[in-house]
Amino acid sequence: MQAPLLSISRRTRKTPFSRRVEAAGVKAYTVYNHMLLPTVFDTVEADCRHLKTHVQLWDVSCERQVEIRGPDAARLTQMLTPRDLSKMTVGKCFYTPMVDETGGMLNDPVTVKLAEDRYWISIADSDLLFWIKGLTHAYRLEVDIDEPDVSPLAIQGPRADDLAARVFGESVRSIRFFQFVHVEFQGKKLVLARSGYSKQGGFELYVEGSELGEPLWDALMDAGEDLNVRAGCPNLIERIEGLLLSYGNDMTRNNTPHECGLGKFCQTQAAIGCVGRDALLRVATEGPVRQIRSIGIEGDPVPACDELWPIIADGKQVGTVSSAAYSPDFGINVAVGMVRMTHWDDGTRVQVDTPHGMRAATVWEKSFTDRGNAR
Ligand code: THG
Repeated sequence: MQAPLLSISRRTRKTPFSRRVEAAGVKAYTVYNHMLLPTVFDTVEADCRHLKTHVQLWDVSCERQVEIRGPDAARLTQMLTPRDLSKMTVGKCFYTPMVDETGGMLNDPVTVKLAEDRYWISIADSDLLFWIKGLTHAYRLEVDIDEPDVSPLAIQGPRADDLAARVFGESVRSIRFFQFVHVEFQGKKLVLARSGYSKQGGFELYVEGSELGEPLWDALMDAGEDLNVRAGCPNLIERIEGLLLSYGNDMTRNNTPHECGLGKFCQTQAAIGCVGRDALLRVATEGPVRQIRSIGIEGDPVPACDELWPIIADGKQVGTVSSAAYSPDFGINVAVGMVRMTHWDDGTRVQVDTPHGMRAATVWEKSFTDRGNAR
């Protein structure tokens, strides 16, 4: 059966790198923040192996920035998240669960502090701009909110430091995890952070000004030829192995950060002003009754997970699988699921009702990457 095609129009925005991505032979896209996001170049398995061995350039322009600028910028940014931002200094990036007044997850962006009165919220796939504009209006805050012409380009993989050093200088090697510096390219200053949606290490370059997209892509590709650099993208297998969550897939507005395993990014008591603070403090006294887990599903490779698959134990549903892919390195289908308290302990045996039938499965507390028993 031929998979249906996606009709692309102006609403499905192209990126400053789209022409290069297409020349590199992108095989499939998804739509993320109303923008094209590549998902496959060779095969998902081959892309994964290459990512773990060499270095890749990723067009992650779809990680759009919501810029918050003005005297109330710090106050507004803290309103959005239960993570305590009071000690966040300029030059830092924070992974920040963002919640509504019920404590429900609205997004899980990276927050970048550019100046005391200027932040970029590097969003996952939901229209966070509208919520932020709504709060700004309701609280009469003194800030400007917009989506600037900024498109992240990720450099990911074990040779990312070598590649970035060749183009931006040796000093990039000393950038610490989730911190950024300014680098120069063709006379323009750009933010370069050590971050990215993989566990292989690397950077994200916030490309400010679409006209820089192709020159930057070309400079990095030329500099990395002997490093075997190639076009890549967030890899489904690798991100599930690493338990990197995907908003809209693994969590929605119906989940609290604690259910998503993001409790370590919440200091709700200290997050004075967070609009979800009261709701989260109320649920925190009990603790969550279901939580995100890694799951290993036995048997042949499962198909793409495009709807929730029930997790079953003793004939009753105890959770749902939201993402899954066959991992050649772990020799099993790796998955992400939300599992009830009764079955969330490490090593719990369950079954998963997949489109290919009922499969034996095991619940794990840590990611496959952290457990580290790749074959
Ligand atoms: N980078 C940037 N923007 C983004 C993403 C990104 N926006 C969309 C999406 N990704 C947001 N979601 C995530 C999910 C996980 C991480 C970052 C963004 C991540 N997590 C690390 C982990 O879980 O191991 C650790 C974070 C930490 O310790 O602070 O990196 O990738 N710009």
